[in-house]
Amino acid sequence: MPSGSRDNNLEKSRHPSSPQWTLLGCGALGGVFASLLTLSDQPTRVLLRDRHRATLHPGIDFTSLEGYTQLLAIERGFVSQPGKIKRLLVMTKANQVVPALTPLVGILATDTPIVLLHNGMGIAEQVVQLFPHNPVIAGVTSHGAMQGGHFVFRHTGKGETWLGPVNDAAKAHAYLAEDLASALGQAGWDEQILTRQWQKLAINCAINPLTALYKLKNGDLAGPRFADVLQQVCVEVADVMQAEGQATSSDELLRRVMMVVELTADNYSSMYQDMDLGRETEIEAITGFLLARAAKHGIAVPVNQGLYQAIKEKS
Ligand code: KPL
Repeated sequence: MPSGSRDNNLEKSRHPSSPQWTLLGCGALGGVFASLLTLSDQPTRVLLRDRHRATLHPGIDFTSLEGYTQLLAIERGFVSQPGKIKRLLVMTKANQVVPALTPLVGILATDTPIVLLHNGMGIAEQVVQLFPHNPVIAGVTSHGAMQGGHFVFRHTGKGETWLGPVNDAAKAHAYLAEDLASALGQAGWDEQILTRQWQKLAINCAINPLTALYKLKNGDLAGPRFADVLQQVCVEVADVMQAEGQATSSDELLRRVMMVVELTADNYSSMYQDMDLGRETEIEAITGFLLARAAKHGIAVPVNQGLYQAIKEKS
């Protein structure tokens, strides 16, 4: 199919035998993951808030990395009548995870794995408190996504995805990473997911506030204007990570940041998109989490503090 063309045949999942994914949170990234899971023939359903009952849409309008646009049939459920949830993939913004999951307390079977894929840290612990018996899995992903309208999604960058256990009950669920890999092209399981979460936090502390404040694409941060501030952000994050027992260096973090800047050069960060659309940002779960950990260890993080303040004032 030529680039940019549209295939109006509604695709149906052809292998309904594997357990169905239920996605909570159908923003840019959630929409792209729902599309990729559907395209890999894994039964997939999105769970919407009840206010969306009135705004039904015939399907997901999905544009792939290669520029192909397709209309995908996707099953919908509503939070007030969630039905049987076999595996839950939570892709809301960080600040929405707990409010979105709370209505499922007492409803979700205790053996249903809950996979959390959001930016920032400090949320998984709250989810374990809400669902003490469920397997809780944390994930990080660097895929790029944009939402162009109601149920209109574009995959803008192929990234890496890693999952790992937050509690003991989750340790038996590494197979979930394999299922995600068949949809995303790559996904891995890492028992030390906390380290990957910190590394992703460093990337988000560096890229997200700056791109949102200066209205830049990620790639614009490669210019000399931002070299100092990116380095200082990484020095501060490395100090906090080391105090948290995470072996790293500011050079390593800066290398990772610059790699993501390069790989996602054409993308707008999620914080840029949130600010642009007047939505709440994830600054609390990203830089806010770093500031809280820094305060606990008595570490000064003035550059991150300044970025946090600036985002709060502009939001
Ligand atoms: O995670 C991201 C985000 O935008 O939130 C990065 C990796 C910075 C990609 O844009």
